Amino acid sequence: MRTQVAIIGAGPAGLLLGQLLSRAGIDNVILERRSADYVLSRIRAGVLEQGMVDLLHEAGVGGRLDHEGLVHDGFSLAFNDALHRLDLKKLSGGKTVTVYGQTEVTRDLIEARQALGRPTVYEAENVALHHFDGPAPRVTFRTNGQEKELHCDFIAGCDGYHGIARASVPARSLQTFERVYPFGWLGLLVDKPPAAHELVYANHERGFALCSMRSAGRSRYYVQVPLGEKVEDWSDDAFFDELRRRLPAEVAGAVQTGPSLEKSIAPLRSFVAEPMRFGRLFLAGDAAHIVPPTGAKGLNLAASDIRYLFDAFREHYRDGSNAGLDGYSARALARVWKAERFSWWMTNLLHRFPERDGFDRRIQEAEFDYLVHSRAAATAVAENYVGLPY
Ligand code: FAS
Ligand code: PHB
Repeated sequence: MRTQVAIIGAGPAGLLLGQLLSRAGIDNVILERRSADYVLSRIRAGVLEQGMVDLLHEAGVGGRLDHEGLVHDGFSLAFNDALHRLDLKKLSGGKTVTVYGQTEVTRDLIEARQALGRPTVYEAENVALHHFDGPAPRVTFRTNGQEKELHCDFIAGCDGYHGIARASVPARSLQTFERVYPFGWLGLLVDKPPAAHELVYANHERGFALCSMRSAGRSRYYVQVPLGEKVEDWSDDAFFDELRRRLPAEVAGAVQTGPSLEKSIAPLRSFVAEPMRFGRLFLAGDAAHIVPPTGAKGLNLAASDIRYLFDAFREHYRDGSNAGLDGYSARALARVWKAERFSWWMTNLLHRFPERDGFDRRIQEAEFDYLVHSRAAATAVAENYVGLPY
C-alpha cells in the first residue's frame, strides 16, 4: 500500500486532517485501533472555539453544526452562592463559542470521509511506525488477520495521549512537561433540559461542579471527585445530590434529574511533549499535549494543530515549500502553551485542592472578586475562553 500522508488515529484530529487533505487532493489513509462505534461512544468535549467552527466549515462539515450547535455569548462562575456572568461577546469584541458535542463533530467527519470514499482502516492492530527519521517512512499493521505495510511521505500522529506515535520517538529526542492533578471529573449525560441556558462553572467548599449541555434537551454535568473514586460507587441520585449541593440555589433548583445515558470519570493532567515533529513524523492533538478540561481547550487545540499541519502539507505538495513543515512545531507549541496556561489557571481557580490550606482558598476568592470588579481581568478570561488567534 502507498499514500502521501499516513494518519494514525480516527479521533477528531485525525479525521479533520484527513478531510482537509482529501479536499485538497492529497492522498491519505487513516489507521484506527478501535471500531467507529467505539470512537463515537466516548463522551468528551462540548465547547468549540470560533476558530474550530471556521475550520470545520472549511472542511465542508459545518452544516449540522450550524443547525444544531448552540451559540453562547457568555458563561457564569459561581463561588459558593455568588453567581457572576462573564459576557464573552462584549468582553472579546464580538466573539462567541458554540456548544456542539465532540461526538457529533466526530460523526460528521466520519460521514464526510465515507462520502468521499477515503480509506479508514478500523480495528487496525499492532500499528508500528518505521523509518520516519529518513526519506521513506512506513507504517505496518495487522487487519483481518493479515500483516500490511503502508509506505508514505509523512506520518501524522493523531492517536491521542496513549497512542503509539509519541511512544515511537526515542526518549532522548523528546522533552515532556507534566502536572497531574489530585482529583478527577465524574461526568454524567442525561436527556433533560439544562439547569441554565449557559454553562455554569462552580467553585464550592465541597469541590468543583460544571453545568453544561449538548442540546436544549440533553445536559452534561461534572463534579470533582478524589483520585481513586470508582464510577460504580456513584448512583445517579448520589451524583445529582452532590451536584446540587455545589451549585447556587437558583441553579440547583433548576437541575432536572433522570437516568444517566453515560457516566464516567476522567483524570486531569497538564502535559506537553516537545518538539511536535521528528523527521517525517508530526504529532497533533492529544498525542502531543493534554489539558485539564476546565478551560474547554483540548479539542480546540487539536483543531489549531490541524490548521497548522494541513497548511504545511498543502504548501509542501502544492508549492514545493517545506517552510510550514519546518515551522510547525514551534508555531503549534506557541499556542499550545498559552492554552495550557489558561487551562491550568482555570483549574486552580475552581477546584478544591486537598493538600492546600486557607491561604489558597483566600487567593481563589480574591481571584473571583477581581474578575467580578475588573473589566481587564474579565477580558483576559474572555479572550482565552473564546480562543486566542490562530
Ligand atoms: P483522541 O484521543 O480523541 O483520538 C485518538 C484516536 O487514536 C482514538 O480514536 C484512539 O482509539 C486512536 N489510537 C490510539 N492508539 C492508537 C494506535 N496505536 N493505533 C491506531 N489508533 C490509535 N476536551 C475538552 O475540550 N473538553 C472536555 O470536556 C474533554 N473531556 C475529555 C474527557 C476524556 C475522558 C478525555 C480522554 C479527553 C477529554 N477532552 C476534553 C479532551 C478531548 O476532547 C481531546 O482533546 C480530543 O479527543 C483530542 O482529539 P485527538 O487528538 O483526535 O485524540
Ligand atoms: C462539556 O460540555 O463536556 C464541557 C464544557 C466545558 C468544559 C468542559 C467540558 O470546560
